[in-house]
Parts: sequence; structure tokens; C-alpha cells
Amino acid sequence: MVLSAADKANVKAVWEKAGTNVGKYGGEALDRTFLSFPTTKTYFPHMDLTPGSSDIMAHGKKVADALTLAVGHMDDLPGALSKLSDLHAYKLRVDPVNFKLLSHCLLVTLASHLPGDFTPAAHASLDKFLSAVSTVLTSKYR
Ligand code: HNI
Repeated sequence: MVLSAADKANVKAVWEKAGTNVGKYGGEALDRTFLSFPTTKTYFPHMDLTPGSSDIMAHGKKVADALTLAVGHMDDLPGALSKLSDLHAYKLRVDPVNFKLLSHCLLVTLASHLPGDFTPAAHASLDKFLSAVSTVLTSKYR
């Protein structure tokens, strides 16, 4: 998965526009994931998964912060996300299919909040970016 210079610029532009809302968007993306794809809930038996719960919002912020880190290291995602990759593969054992579901919901969340910025080109670049992040986080699965 190669992110072109244009992809990186598109991703950065949307991320900057999201600004301090990224944490909130992370929470909303999780809400959407759990509601639309309930099997994803099985990974979080210890959390209150009521939509908008403080558990979901807190976890959404962690996910969003990790994505912000990734946006800052698009030239070295494996290095930047190495610890998270170990965590998801070896400890949490998240099946890779779930990353597509969360990525989809992240895209929908960004599109609904930033409709003017979510151009077809930005959509394509964000999809590639999330796919690249997911590839790293699932690279050690099995
Ligand atoms: Ni994920 C914990 C980032 C996808 C299940 N996850 C984290 C943490 C971050 C994170 C950050 C907190 C680490 C820590 O506390 O040290 N997760 C991400 C990112 C993506 C992602 C950036 C993809 C874009 N995680 C997923 C998916 C699932 C998932 C698709 C399963 C459906 N993650 C978890 C679980 C935890 C977790 C479970 C542990 C939660 C807890 O606190 O117990």
C-alpha cells in the first residue's frame, strides 16, 4: 500500500480540519461500528457499549490519538504503530475483518461532519490511509 504525495496531503488536510474534534469523531465511529456491526462488540465485554457512553468516548479518543500519530508518520507507519500492532495481534487477537468495519465507520463519520472537505479524492486517500494503518495493525495476526 503506497500513499502518494497527494494522498498524504489529502489526509493531512482533512485531519487538520477535524482538529480537536478527532477524539469525538473516534467515539462516534465506534458507536456506528457497534450499532451497524454488532459482532465487533465481542472484543469489548468489559466496557459499557451504550451509544455515547463515557467508555466509548474515552476509547474513541485513544483510537483517534493513535490515528493522529499515524497521520504524523505516514512515511513509517510500521515503526510508529509497532507497539499497537503487537497489542492487537498478540494480546487482543482482533480478527482483521473488523478493521474494515471500523475504517468504514471512520470514513462515514468524517464525511458526515466535514461534507465540504470529503471530496471523492479525499475519500480515496483516507480509505488508503486507513487501509495502510489496518495492514500494520493486523500484520502480526497469526
Ligand atoms: Ni484497537 C485498544 C487503536 C482497531 C479492539 N486500540 C486500542 C488502543 C488504541 C487502539 C490506541 C489503546 C491501547 C492502549 O491502551 O495502550 N484500534 C486502534 C486503531 C485501530 C483499532 C488505530 C484501527 C484504525 N481495535 C481495533 C478494532 C478492534 C479493536 C477493529 C476490534 C473490533 N483495541 C481493541 C480492544 C482494545 C483496543 C479490545 C483494548 C481496549 C481496552 O482498553 O481494554
